[in-house]
Amino acid sequence: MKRRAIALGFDAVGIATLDGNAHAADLDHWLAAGYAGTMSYLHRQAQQRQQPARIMPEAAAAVVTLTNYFHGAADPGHKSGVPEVGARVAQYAWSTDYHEVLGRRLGRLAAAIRALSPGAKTRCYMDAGPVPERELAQRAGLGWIGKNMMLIHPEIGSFTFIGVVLTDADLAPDLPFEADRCGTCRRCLDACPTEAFVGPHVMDARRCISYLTIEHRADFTDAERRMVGDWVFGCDVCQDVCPWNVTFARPTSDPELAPREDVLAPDLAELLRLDDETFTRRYGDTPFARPGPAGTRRNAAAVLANRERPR
Ligand code: B12
Ligand code: SF4
Ligand code: SF4
Repeated sequence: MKRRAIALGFDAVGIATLDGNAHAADLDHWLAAGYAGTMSYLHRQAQQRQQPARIMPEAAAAVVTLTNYFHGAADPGHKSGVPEVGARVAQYAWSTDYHEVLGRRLGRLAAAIRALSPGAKTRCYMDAGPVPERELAQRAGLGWIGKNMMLIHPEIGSFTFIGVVLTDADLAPDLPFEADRCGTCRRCLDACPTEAFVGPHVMDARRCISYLTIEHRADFTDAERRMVGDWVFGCDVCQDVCPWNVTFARPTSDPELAPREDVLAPDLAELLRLDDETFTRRYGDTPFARPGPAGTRRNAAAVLANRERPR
């Protein structure tokens, strides 16, 4: 099954048990502190994240995959020859929406599991479900959870997507990745431009540029607009500075994750002018669909305003 996963294009695969989440209490504290902002689905999904066996009661194991999406040097928007109209976009969004590409790939892996274990049931999850994906990846032996909350694979780094297949097939679990290889480093915590980390492993999402530009569903206050800086979608700073990425991350050659110029270096003035229909035609199959036309126009307006009056 693991050989099949690698042949399908996944970069790493492991098998996790569905025991209770070791950090269930941390999730309660995180939610109670209000750090989830308006992501109310995280409150609704808490019990399943804390006890992953509840997600699919007949499931016995999680097959957890990593897919490298690193594209190399950061910040091409500024190197594309149009710095006055370019803006920064997080690397995970530079290609066609990963939910589409990797959703299909996970479906093929699930079919392979059912072929190898006739009669087995499978359910695929990628990002959207009530699944504690980083916890399961750590438990499947794929890496540790860094101080920046990212799952870091010791040979690939953290620019990876996590995809999960829950199944009742009889699969032997891998050993969890027990080591914490952050050591005394705290570069991510210090580099965050908005001081979103309350401490190691704890982020106040309301201060995170990724939350503000992708998940936040209201106009920006002046303070929020300033926090966004020149990021029009997502943020990579706490990953760009991580030594495990600097040393080990290698650009992907996955043809289905090839960067698209219209997404990685969008023209802000043009984004502002796009009507909803044109936006959907152009960006409907990209991660920009999550904030949608109104959210994307809001983000573009904020970055343009920050250029004129940075403080
Ligand atoms: C909500 C969400 C966000 C929110 C909140 C981020 C956050 N840190 O929680 C926002 C919008 C800000 C966000 C941003 C990003 N996200 Co996001 N996000 C999610 C989502 C949907 C849920 C995560 C969640 O439950 N958060 C709540 C926190 C409390 O839970 P947790 O992250 O699972 O953390 C657990 C551990 O940290 C542990 N824990 C707590 N304390 C301690 C202490 C120690 C010592 C240890 C070891 C563990 C530990 O307990 C927590 C609860 O179980 C997941 C997909 C999923 N279904 O899981 C993707 C996911 C985590 N995101 C992902 C990505 C790619 C990003 C961005 C990089 C995108 C970008 N470039 O802009 C940024 C990274 C920001 C960051 N540093 O985390 C990937 C991460 C892949 C990876 N290699 O880790 C995921 C897994 C999606 C996917 N399928 O690939 N995201
Ligand atoms: S993604 Fe950016 S804003 Fe969010 S915690 Fe990391 S460095 Fe800070
Ligand atoms: S930058 Fe340092 S502290 Fe932060 S995740 Fe990477 S190794 Fe850990």
